[in-house]
Amino acid sequence: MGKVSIQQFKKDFVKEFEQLYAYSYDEGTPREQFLALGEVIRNYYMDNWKQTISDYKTNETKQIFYFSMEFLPGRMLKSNLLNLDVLKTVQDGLKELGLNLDEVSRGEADPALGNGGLGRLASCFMDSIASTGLAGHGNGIRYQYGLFKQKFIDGYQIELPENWLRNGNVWEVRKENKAVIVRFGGQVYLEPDEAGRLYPRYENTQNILAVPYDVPQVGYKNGVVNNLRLWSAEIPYGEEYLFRTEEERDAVNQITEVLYPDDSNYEGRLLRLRQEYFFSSAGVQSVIRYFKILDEDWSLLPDKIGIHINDTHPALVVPELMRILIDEEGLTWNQAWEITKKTISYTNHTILQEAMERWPVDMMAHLLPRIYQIIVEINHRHIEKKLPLYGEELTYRTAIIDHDQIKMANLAIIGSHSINGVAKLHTNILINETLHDFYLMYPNKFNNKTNGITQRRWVQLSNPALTELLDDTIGTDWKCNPEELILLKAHADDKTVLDRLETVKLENKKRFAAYVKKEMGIEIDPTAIFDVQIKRLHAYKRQLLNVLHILERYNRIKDNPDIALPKRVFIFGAKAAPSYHYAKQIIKLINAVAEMVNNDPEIRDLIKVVFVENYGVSLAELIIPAADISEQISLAGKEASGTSNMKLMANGAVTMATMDGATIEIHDAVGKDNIYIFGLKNEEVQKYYQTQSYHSRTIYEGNASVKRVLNMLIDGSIPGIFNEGQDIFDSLVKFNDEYFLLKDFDSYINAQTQADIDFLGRDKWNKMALLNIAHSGPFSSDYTILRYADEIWKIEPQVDDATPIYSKVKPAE
Ligand code: 26Q
Repeated sequence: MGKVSIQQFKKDFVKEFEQLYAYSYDEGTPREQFLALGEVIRNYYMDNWKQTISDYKTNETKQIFYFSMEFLPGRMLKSNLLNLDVLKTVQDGLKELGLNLDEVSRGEADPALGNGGLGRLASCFMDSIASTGLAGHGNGIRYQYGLFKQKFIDGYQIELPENWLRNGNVWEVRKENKAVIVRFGGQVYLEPDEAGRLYPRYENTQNILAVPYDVPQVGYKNGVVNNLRLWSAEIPYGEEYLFRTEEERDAVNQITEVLYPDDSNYEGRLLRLRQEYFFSSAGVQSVIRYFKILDEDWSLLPDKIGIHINDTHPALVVPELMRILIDEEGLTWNQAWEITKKTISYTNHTILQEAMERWPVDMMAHLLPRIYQIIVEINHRHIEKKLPLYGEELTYRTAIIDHDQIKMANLAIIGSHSINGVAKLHTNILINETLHDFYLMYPNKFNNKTNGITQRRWVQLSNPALTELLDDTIGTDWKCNPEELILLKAHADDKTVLDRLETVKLENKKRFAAYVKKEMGIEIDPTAIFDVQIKRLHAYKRQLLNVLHILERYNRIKDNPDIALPKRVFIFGAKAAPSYHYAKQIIKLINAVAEMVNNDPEIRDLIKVVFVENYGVSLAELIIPAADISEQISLAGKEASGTSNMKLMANGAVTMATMDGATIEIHDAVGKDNIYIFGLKNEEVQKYYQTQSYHSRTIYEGNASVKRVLNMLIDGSIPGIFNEGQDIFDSLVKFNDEYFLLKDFDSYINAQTQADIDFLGRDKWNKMALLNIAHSGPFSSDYTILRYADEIWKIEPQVDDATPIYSKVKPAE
């Protein structure tokens, strides 16, 4: 596509709108205007999309398929405009037509096809893969309903269905010609053919049609458009009669109906297993279909294709690829096994034992009889091979099948050539503890890939004022090479830049304050400290510690009405898994504390608590640019990486943190003077666990401030808090405070006090903010993805010298 002029764009838009609706564009709703705009933009990338895919084929480029149960792309309009280099043209063109791009953009649904970090990471990776010119695509599920919509009623979380497809999806293309059949259930019999080889014969299987919907992944100003393929389950054409009862027909639609809303608590539901096999099988089949067109020897499969699995959710690609190679293509077990291992790589995102996927043998055998046989055989051969080398104990600890359960992480490690953690500490914990047995067997499979974020969405699009400041101060090269943000460091004592940074932050805070006023009716002062904790609600992330700080501060103000403290607005955004009772109790507590604090005249607005409803990508884009403090306060050793820490840092928030996940690497980058570190270190936590020497009740009894705050949970101090107060109190005092909140309480309060002092010294604070931005470049997902490409996938950027992106920049580790 040549560069489109404003005139041309306006013509395109007006014509498109009228052809869709038969009335004038200015009579339309934002949703209608968005739809028309989307149709126009499609035309701007369609040729590149077709060309990119056909180039890969012609050149037999090695292509990566990123299999993920979740993608959280956010609204795609502005991201597509930015990457197509028509953002300004469209903005100006719409303005001339009397429209505002931001308003039109809100007409797009935000596809919440993921829970949190893992899904958002997948989408940052899709953007970075296309933008660095890599041949890589996504493979996932087109859920009809995304993650539930969260409402608060009387302070309690209520879940509503998120029907994001109600008005269609302009970006997707249904590809009926690429549909495949996925087989479930029935019986399988192994029978010899003429040559005496055993082949499976199936009876009574249920055959389901997987139809792909492709969504373009546009690269940043480089002409690349990769593919995100999302699968939808349907009854095969002409076979409606086989699905006789309504139950049978419902069961088919259910497969891709709704995303499981649990993000860290594994539940062994049959439907979840159906979903996992459904998109794993469909994805592998479509990849194999492509490879066969190349007409190459099967041994070359790993040179042409890589399959990456985002956690164990798609781990059934291991037996599925084996099945296809052996049963359908006639390869021997050993040939197929070598190819499978070389093709597949795996990322681990958690060390929480309760989140590890395990499936009952019976369930697997019934739902996927042939896949089950193959898993049994993989397990059997693994044990046979490792027993003489490592002895019984170690070998059986690495078995895939154990106590009638199938351990998906073990399957993923044994069936792949690479396993990586998502931050240095996380990878070290995997190597030295959680997966140490596997490390002894396969030291070379283990590697680290610290997560990253795309500055295109999280700075350029969400924070245009900061973008302008950066462009004016250090030039524009940081957009193609975020490490250049370090140039900002030279301006750390430049009063003009610091003041401008303060103004930018203030404007972003005003923007968010207006939202809070409009949506929640709460008045917040944009000059106050905006203290932000945005992430899924989980005990290990310790939102409760944040609440204890609020209560302690509340008491301090009540005790000293004249206390000199800067105003603080505590901002929360968090969804709890619907079945996670404790997390929901914390939500109720936060809302009750907000109600109490916000309306107490004695607090004189020194504290406000804002818990935004329905936190997700779109709200993150509004909140993050407005943050002064980034709360990253998980118990050390529990948060694999975290990624909101990186987004907040890149927008000039100062981090308040424990030494956990990638926050450790943020600490190392900005230096100890530009971050607030408190609390136990991982080693200390481990010591306490080993020696069982932590006694939370001793702290409760001995620390007057802790005691007073905890007693508020049970003595009726907080209006509306009854049972949940007692349960939370008990978790901390009676059940020994699993996540060491009381142990970290004092050092947390001290760190917060220091932040109060520093915030009042405006220049000092602005300098910290500036240095955080300056050191945020290395956390770009562009670098992360170039390391995956270089070290795991063995692929290189395809684009030529004309590309704006630094594909030749050697990613530094
Ligand atoms: C598994 C089985 C059944 C139902 C649900 C699940 C399930 C679903 C989602 C298990 C886990 C998840 C998501 C995990 C996740 O988001 N982990 C986060 O990944 C981020 C990206 O690597 C890290 O930054 C976070 O630290 C990590 O918590």
